[in-house]
Amino acid sequence: MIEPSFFFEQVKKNGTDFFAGVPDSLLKNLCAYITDNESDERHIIPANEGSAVALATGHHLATGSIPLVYMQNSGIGNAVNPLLSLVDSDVYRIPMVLVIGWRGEPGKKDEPQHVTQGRLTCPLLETMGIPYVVMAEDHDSLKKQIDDCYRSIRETGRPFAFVVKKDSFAPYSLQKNIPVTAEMTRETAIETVLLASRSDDIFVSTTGMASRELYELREKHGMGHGKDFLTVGSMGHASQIALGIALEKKNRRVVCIDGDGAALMQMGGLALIGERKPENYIHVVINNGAHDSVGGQPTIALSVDLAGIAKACGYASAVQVASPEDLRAELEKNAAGPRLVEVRVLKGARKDLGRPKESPQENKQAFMQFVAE
Ligand SMILES: Cc1ncc(C[n+]2csc(CCOP(=O)(O)OP(=O)(O)O)c2C)c(N)n1
Repeated sequence: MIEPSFFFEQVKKNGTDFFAGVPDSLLKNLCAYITDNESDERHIIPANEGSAVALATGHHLATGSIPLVYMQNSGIGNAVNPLLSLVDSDVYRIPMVLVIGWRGEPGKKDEPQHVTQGRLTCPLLETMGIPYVVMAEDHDSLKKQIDDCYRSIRETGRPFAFVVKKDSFAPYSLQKNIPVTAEMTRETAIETVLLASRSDDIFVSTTGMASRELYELREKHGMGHGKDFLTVGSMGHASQIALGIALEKKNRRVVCIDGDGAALMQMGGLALIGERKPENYIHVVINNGAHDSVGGQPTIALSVDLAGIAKACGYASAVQVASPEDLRAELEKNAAGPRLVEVRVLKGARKDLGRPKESPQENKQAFMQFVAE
């Protein structure tokens, strides 16, 4: 196993002093170590992986040094455009180290949303012409890989990627926890929304633990799973899936259960919701100020006025709530949407949280039947 401190020190020794990325469960120990040991100016968690590549590019343009960008392989898609049309050697040829968590590695069991991305991770890098190695799992081999990586970057001026297998990094627990003043957990917030909703409300939930909690809560209350579209992958897009449904099903309420990290990742979606003004749309953004599902690294959502943004985008109303009572009252209101309800919650989840038992396509079938009723 690799100590996160060892990796960090080796890249620092090679002159890297800027880190940007979106956290990943497989990289969580490294991400937490960087969060704790690098200043806020030199480590930034931006809205999405494409922004991380762009920030790193700006840092290189300003300093000439080699930045490091980390991401889950799910985020490669968000990064492809800046990698190919900005960083690429036929364009500006920007050097950077990429560290990519390898969910869905072939031969290892993982969730359906990671299978194809996992199979295509190395072929995608090859197709994009980005040299890479699968990160070694002992310090001596890794030191050699890192030295080779920087030699390649210095010779070519191009990026170099480390593809990181599960359990490659030794444990490290995040120390820098930003306190959130909140009285309920995400699970309590979701339960409150469920119990205050109408029986024909359509739900679309975001990537990560929110969808897993929604699934288990339906089970607990014997409500079945057909009412929920679980956006297991495609982080940030739940709000637009919900919008696509709301625009067609005008006589049904559509409730989007979003996360702060996900809402920030595709924040442009709020503008379209505000412009289209679906009256049947309720956007519940659960804000724990963190990428809780992948290790709890901070987002910037606690210092952003999400309700203010939604209002400026044209939502009919937008409020922030912190108690189950206020959340319940919002859901029970008979007001026209689109409405945004930001719910401040605590970080963390149950240790024994399960995963959906049905396949995504079974989920889709049951959901489409419910929507058609
Ligand atoms: C494009 C993309 N980048 C990164 C991930 C990894 N990922 C899964 S859930 C998650 C955190 C989501 O944060 P938030 O929306 O705030 O919800 P929370 O986990 O805090 O409930 C991340 C980064 C992903 N699935 N897809």
